Parts: sequence; structure tokens; C-alpha cells
Amino acid sequence: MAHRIILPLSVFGRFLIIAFAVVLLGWIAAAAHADEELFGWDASGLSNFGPSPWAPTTAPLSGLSSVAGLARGTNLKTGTSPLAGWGGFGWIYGSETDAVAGNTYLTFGFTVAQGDTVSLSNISESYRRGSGGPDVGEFTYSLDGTNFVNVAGLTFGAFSSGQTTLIDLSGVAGLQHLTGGTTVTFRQANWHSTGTDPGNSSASWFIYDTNIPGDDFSVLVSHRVGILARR
Ligand SMILES: [Ca+2]
Repeated sequence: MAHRIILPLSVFGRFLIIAFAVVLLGWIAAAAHADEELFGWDASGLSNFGPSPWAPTTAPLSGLSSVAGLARGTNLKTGTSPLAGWGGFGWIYGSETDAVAGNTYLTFGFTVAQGDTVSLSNISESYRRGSGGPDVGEFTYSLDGTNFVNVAGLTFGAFSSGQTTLIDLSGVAGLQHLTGGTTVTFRQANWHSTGTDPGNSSASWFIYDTNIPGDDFSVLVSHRVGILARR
């Protein structure tokens, strides 16, 4: 009669298996975890509506070959402002079409590095508006720098206090699985200020130091391939 020999696992062997399982589960959980900040801006310390372009204050995770900083449309105005914010005034138009044609928008963007893939999940946007500031906007993106696709209509809350809103990108097919060499340009037009005087500094809108400390405008990703090991 043949005898099967069953070797009992040593205590050390069991420890190794358990440790491996814990590490594996942790890795799976981390991989499934959504929303890392790809790059972002902290408006703390800014005044007079900040520079344009404004490079991210939180540098990009590896995975991008370049980032285009926040830039004001050519008809936005700046002036003296003690508030820690980036933006301006002059959002005088009555529609998205006119706001775009009138260069009253902000832009930023990035290019994915070769060999990497990025999927976007959210834009976290903290803002404040003046007493006559615009109360609506539209967040859009472009993959060719010319043709922009609407993502979300925005409604801005009460003036004179900072607010934070999340713009959901997870369901936008054109912003998932972006491969190396892809350049994304974002554009947000705001409009419907009180009055049509472009010099009315109370008709302002700006990214605001609402999250203190921390970034006030962030690009968040749910999935990156090829860059986890190179952070
Ligand atoms: Ca901040």
C-alpha cells in the first residue's frame, strides 16, 4: 500500500503565504482605489489674480511629457486684489458661444508621455466670485486643440465665499485610456456677470484658496498604466 507523505507547513512557510496574501490584497486594493492627483494648483500666496500662464504648484506625477499651465483668455482683466486667487474679471458675455468668441475663458492641458496611459476621473475646482461675477460656465475639452466637447455645465454659488465643486470626467469616453502622445486641452468659459462693463472689477471669478492647506484646482486620475513603478 502506497503511502502519501504530507509534509506539514512550517510556521515560517505559513507566515510567508499569509504575508504574500496580505501584500497581494493590498496591491489589488491600491490598484482599484480611485482618484490620485495628477497635478494641481494651490492658490495660497497669490494676489492680483496671479500670473498667466500659471504652472502647476503640485508637479505632475510621472506619466506626462508636458503640462500647459492655467492661462487667461485674452479679454480677461486683472487688477489689484488682495485675495488668494487666480482668475480675473471681464466675463461680460451672455452665452457660451459669445464667451468663447470673446476670449473670456481659462485653458490648461497636458500631453501623455510615450508608453503611458492615463484615465481621468475628476476635476476638483475651488472658486469664488465677486458680487457681480459670472454665475454660469461650461467645462470642455479638446483632443486636437480646435474642436471642443462639452463636459459639464457649471453653476456658481453665492459670491464672496469659497466653494468647491467636482467635475466628473469618469463617464467621458474621450478622456479615458489616453495613450502616449495624446494632448488634451481643457477650456472653461464663464459668463453672465452683472452688467457688460469689462472694467467692472466686482464682476470677478477666480480659483480661490478654499482648501487651506492643499490644492484648490486639481486634475484627478483613476487609472494609470506604466507609471506606477516610476513615481
Ligand atoms: Ca489652498
